[in-house]
Amino acid sequence: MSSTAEVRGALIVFEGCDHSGKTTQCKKLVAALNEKGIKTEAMRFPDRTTTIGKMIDGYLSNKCEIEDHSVHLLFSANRWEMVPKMKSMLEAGTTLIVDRYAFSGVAFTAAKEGFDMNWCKQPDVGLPKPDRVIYLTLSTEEAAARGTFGKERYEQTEFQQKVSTNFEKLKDPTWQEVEADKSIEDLHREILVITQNIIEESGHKPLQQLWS
Ligand code: 2DT
Repeated sequence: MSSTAEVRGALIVFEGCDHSGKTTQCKKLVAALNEKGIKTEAMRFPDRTTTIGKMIDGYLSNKCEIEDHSVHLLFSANRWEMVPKMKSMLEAGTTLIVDRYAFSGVAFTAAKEGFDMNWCKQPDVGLPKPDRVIYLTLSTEEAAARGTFGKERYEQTEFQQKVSTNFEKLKDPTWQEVEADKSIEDLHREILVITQNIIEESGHKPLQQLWS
């Protein structure tokens, strides 16, 4: 069990379109913050290692079908099962860098036929609210230049465009848009400065609840 630190860790979420470099940036950021002596851990959603995560993995890799509402709830359950661990790490002073969160949950499901954004938000109401969402954006030309999609479910241009439109609708003042049309190193340096500020600002503020 972790103990309570004087200053809590920050909860920083990365969202963005495919090929925006989210995963690469999260990894580099966690390493750089730890190197600076800031206790930091990486998390990603879906977390495919748990029992629920394995069901989601089967669905994403097209090994099985799961009804659209049900899979939406599984993605949410996969976040809720991590909440005790997230809270205890944050309270112990560890900063969490999270690759995708409830915003991907809403943006992806709401891109499907017949889904309303408000319905999609409900299962995630009350999750720990990120101190900042770093939203990586790419110009359409750069996104096209960064290559084709893989074989997983959702990796199609038209669907991804709907997802981007939904992300735009989810933006609020905790979001910070960062243009990802630059080299890995340049983007990393920019993100490192931003996150160090967030960590400083968040330490003494209570953790809020998402969408409530
Ligand atoms: P990765 O390639 O990042 O593992 O993406 N997704 C993700 C949802 O549909 N709902 C969710 O709640 C989350 C977190 C986005 C896995 C895919 O799963 C989608 C892409």
